[in-house]
Amino acid sequence: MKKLSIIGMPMDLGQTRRGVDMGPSAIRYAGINERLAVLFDWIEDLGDITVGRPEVKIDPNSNLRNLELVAEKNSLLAEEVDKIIESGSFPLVLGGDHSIAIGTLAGVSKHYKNLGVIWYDAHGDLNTAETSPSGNIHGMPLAASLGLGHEKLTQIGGYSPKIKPKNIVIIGARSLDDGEKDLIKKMGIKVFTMHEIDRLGMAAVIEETVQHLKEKTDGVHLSLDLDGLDPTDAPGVGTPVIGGISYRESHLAMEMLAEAKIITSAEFVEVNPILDEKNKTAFVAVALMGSLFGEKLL
Ligand code: HAR
Ligand code: MN
Ligand code: MN
Ligand code: MN
Repeated sequence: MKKLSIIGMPMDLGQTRRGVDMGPSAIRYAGINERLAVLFDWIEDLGDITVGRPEVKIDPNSNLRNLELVAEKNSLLAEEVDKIIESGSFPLVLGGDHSIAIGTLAGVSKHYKNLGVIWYDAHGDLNTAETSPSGNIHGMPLAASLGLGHEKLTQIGGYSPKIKPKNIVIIGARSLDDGEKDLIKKMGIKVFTMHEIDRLGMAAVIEETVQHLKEKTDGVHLSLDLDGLDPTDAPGVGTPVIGGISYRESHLAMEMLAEAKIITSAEFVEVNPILDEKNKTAFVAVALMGSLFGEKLL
């Protein structure tokens, strides 16, 4: 039986713009349940993890903003995601800022020997406190999952690392910090920047991605940051970067991943309805989920 479990993570403490905590509500409002229910035999919405929303949050540690709360809440998410997989269901996490990937991956990765990760994002999210230009933890989840950075982030779930560099594919990168570029080269992480997407086309990029991951992984997590898309298609994000992936290309990418049948967990993050245009970005997220889970045009 094909089962889907949706869980919301209304987290906005991994960055400084309020509103991304309303992402899960915006995505639900965009019709996630109706759209996905027909694609599964069974579907449940577990509601949201309680993150809390302190009105004024001034963390003196500006290099790892809100570290304690981000770590604590991600541990809760990891436990819930773990339970979902144990129940035989597909975990779909709704963000929230991208710091929640630390918790998602902590819950997912213990179930796989060689988890693959597709990081669909304008950014690398490979910073640590030392390399981060902002101190925002949403720029650090991929590094933390590789075991790099503060132990409160790397040790969530009680083990580290969660993933191996060779099992990662980043798609859509166009805003990488110097420390991130160094790390990508040092670790040999596969990256399709916008240059490769322009040059090869999305179809070839996904074919190569599937090729790269299929043999050596026993599961693949899709971490889709809506800012991977161009701001004209996904304006409701906190850190937009022009020159991104189009809606059409993203739609094709999701369809091809559905055909390849490799995705075993997913999260859609960084939807900020306060910055959005009539909930457009949340609707885009739901449409992409439809394609990812096998929706057909005909
Ligand atoms: N690289 C920058 C930083 O570390 C920007 C972080 C990006 N924001 C995100 N994550 N939405 O993908 O601060
Ligand atoms: Mn378990
Ligand atoms: Mn991101
Ligand atoms: Mn991003």
